Amino acid sequence: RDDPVWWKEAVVYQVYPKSFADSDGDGVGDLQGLIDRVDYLDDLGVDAVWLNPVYESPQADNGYDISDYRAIDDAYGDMDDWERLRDELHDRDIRLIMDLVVNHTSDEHEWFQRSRREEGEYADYYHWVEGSPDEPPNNWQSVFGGPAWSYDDEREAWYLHLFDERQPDLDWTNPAVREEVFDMMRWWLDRGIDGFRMDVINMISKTEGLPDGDPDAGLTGAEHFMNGPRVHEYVGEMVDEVLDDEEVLAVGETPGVSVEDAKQYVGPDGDGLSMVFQFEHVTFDHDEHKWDAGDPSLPEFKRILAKWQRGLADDGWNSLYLNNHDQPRMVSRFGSDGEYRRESAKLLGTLTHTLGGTPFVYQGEELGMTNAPFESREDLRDVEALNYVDAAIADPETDAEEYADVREAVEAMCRDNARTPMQWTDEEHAGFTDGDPWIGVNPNYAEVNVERARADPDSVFHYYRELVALRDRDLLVYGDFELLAPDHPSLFAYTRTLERDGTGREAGDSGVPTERALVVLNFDDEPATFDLPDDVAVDGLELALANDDVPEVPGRSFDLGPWEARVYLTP
Ligand code: TEU
Repeated sequence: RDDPVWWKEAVVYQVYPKSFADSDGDGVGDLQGLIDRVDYLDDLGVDAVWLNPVYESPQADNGYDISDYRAIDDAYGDMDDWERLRDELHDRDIRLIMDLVVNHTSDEHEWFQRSRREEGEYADYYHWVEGSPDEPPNNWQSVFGGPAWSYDDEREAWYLHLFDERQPDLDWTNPAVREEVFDMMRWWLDRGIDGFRMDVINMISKTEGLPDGDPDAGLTGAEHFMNGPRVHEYVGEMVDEVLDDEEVLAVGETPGVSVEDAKQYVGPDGDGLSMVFQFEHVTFDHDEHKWDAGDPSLPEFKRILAKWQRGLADDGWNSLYLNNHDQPRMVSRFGSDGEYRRESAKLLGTLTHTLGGTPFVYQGEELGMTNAPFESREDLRDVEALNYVDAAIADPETDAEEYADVREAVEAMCRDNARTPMQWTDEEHAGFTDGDPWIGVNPNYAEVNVERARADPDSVFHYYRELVALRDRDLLVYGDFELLAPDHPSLFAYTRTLERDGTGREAGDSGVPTERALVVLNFDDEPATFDLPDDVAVDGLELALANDDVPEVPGRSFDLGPWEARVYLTP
């Protein structure tokens, strides 16, 4: 194609509105706060914003429990504010991607209220099963802990919720449910949005008859609701009915997908979703669940990312992310958040911006924001973490040692790490709010904040601006990926090669040259030496970006400092 689709060449910035910027002093971020900072995003150079849910919601799961899909929650503003946000973004050529949460609604959604009263066709909008109130219909577990079923006294039946009990799952076997969802999606597209990020879209189909799951296979029941039997039919219908315009970005959030699954979601001719968020590289170090995460091994991490790079090279497209609102901060998890915070934040950004696919930057990542200390249960806000802590408290067997493990796991892995307020200045509450923030500010805000980063040419922020600008090179968007030194315990090195440009022209045709990149990253607090394999050519390569003073042209041997990152490119 002469005019490649925009989202392949874009960098997307994720805004978690509750924690981005508060304009009215109630301690909760809002749309006006975001509007006031649109120039900041423009300055960073991003091409699109993915906005986490701002719809009307009782906030049992920070907006992932929606009570009205066509209204903005009062805490964030109103529809006029939303329209102004859209226009302010579009005026700066920044697209707007909305979150689509249709595996479940809030229990306060009118559909659920009517369903529990068995009103007309609403009776079958959710998964209801009658039976004894003492015995759930099957053994499925909720992602947030405990059984995936709650008993409703009003209808005298059980309903399914794969997440919180206040997030009942919609029954997608019901064509009326699908039509409602498609209608709502068209309603938002008519309002000028540029795409959807689709919450757990691979969980909408459940095995018929809702049979028990294998109790020894991770999350019990997952084999019956992750990539369920009819999911591709439903997604296909959605694409045909709503998403036939390839300019609309449709990124599916799909925990537990394999490369083969991902190809199916995107479709053999790219006629499905645009791409998915796969989870392998952020879950491979979990033992039974996320609270058992160990030290991520670099060779395994490289193997997974390389597999996805190769696997989707011809069919499909990669999303590139190391953190988001559900994951700990990437510097704390994959980098080093002490002495080498700045270096490792730049290194990790270098990785996500020099692989093939579309980079997603999570708010604050561009400052090198870190995990936060959570001193006690009172500091936590997230339902998932609170359930985990409360289960430990409720268990009479929990001893001091186990409490210490729980605490350590929460500090390392809880989602609240990502949700502390964006750090704008070194003033009180990091300039996020004039009121009391809904969740505590990370105490490192005096050192890590936007104002300081903008004033410092060596900051993570300025480095990110260069990374985002580098994505203008077709080489980095479309080039072939080859992993070097796969078993090296601390080095992540690879090449990118483009023998065609973004429009599909081959090298040699109409003067298109072969372009090359060499990326070398030292994932360690210790220095490392790296000798290039003989078959990697360095002629013609020039330094494009590094997080330290390094030679302008590469030799064949590299002496790398702690967390050093270098990108060499043919000009
Ligand atoms: O997340 C889906 C999901 O699987 C995550 O919950 C993940 O497993 C978990 O966060 C790991 O701790 C999506 C949203 O991104 C998340 O914020 C919502 O809570 C969830 O769906 C329910 O809507």
